[in-house]
Amino acid sequence: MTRPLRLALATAITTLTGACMDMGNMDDGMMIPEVIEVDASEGPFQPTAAPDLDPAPNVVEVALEAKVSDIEIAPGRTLSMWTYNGQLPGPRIEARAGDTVRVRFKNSLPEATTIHWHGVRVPAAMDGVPAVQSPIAAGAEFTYEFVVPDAGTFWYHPHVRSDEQVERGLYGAFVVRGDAEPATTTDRTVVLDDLLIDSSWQLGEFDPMQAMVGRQGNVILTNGWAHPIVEVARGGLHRFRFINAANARYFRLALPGHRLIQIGTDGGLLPASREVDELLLVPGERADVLVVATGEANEAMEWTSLRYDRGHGTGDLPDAVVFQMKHGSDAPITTPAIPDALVPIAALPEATVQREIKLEESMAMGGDHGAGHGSSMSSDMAPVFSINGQVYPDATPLAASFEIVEEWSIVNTTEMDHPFHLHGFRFQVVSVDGVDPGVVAWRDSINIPAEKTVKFRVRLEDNAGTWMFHCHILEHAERGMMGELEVAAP
Ligand SMILES: [Cu+2]
Repeated sequence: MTRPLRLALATAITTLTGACMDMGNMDDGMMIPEVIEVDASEGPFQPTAAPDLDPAPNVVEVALEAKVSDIEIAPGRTLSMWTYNGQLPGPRIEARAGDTVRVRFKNSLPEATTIHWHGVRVPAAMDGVPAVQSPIAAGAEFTYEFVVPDAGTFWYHPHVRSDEQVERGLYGAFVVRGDAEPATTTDRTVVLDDLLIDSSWQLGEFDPMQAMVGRQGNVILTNGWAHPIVEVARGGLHRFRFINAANARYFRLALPGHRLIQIGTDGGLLPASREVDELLLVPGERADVLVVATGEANEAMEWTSLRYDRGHGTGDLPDAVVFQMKHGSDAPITTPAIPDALVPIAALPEATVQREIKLEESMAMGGDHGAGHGSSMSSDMAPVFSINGQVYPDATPLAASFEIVEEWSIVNTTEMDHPFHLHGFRFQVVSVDGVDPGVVAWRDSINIPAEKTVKFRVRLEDNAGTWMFHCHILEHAERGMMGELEVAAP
């Protein structure tokens, strides 16, 4: 069963004057469609792993080709997407901590692209951002090569025109295993996304007004399939490595009737497992979760994304089903022991450098987006996002030195949440709106709630170069909410 889109436009737009104004005057609820319900079906639940082309131990060589491909996302629903190797998500890259990973990449897209290895601590030259690499032209090739130092759940995606390129399907999982992985019945990667489709089930047009809250889709994809069913052994301990690859959607995940046992964050395993009722996963973020599949024989269990208000009317939308777990009629298996202690993480010491990073938004008239002629007033204006008053790429890089522990205060001056991502380094959150999170964890992505401040500490290890930090609502990043950190020897 499907429901029509609700594309409510702000009525206040027609009253705006002047070159720039506060976004607080905007109506809420603009360009946020309701999710189309799609019947559950068997889909290709687990993304295929990329074959390792290099027989040498401790070396993983993968071939990736970005190209336009037809992709089926639900029975009989096929879209033209941009893919890695014709797959959505792209092939899962698997390595062990300490391995060398070599990716032979060919760009067969109609435009330039790069690959960024989100969360992997790579040398700056391999980070796949325009600050360190000229985008790889259409038809060109490039080889990325780096050592993966940390175990964890990471992902890869372009870092040029990322708002459009990621939405079109360019993303994949990157799993690095370590020596302390807990024994579980299954270990699956779950890449979450949403697509904005039109009434003919093709990718909806890219409209500058989507930039306000980010392009939120109306079809939720789990590993490239709408509402898939995954078989689980009853009583089994199932590990799900969640990755939020959506441009803008916040997934507030719950599995009714089940407790979730979180064992990992962006940067790998936690010091100890923790039971939670739900899990907020913001764009770019990852979480590792264990679930004991309880319930009756043949019972279907629905992973749901609960409503979440990240500002501008986003909280008005109902809960949405993400995917379904199902077990058969067999007798329950014996549940493996649920791990308690995992991997110790030492808390970073007091910082010697303090920084304040202010996230800001405003509205500019006569934007350069070039879309829309005539009727729509919305085509004459576009939201502008900035950090400390600077709109990237017109931003001065921040200068920093090796081996210094810094404390960053990310101050959200806006009326909506922004997911903040730092490249090259992992950080530890020390307070959210003044409250200690009570968990020592490695992260590279963290939600900054509307009008709140999040503080984290980061040790800038010996890894010279230019590193990006930005909002991971990709429309915000591409419209200026991005900056650079220049790390050098003291
Ligand atoms: Cu943002």
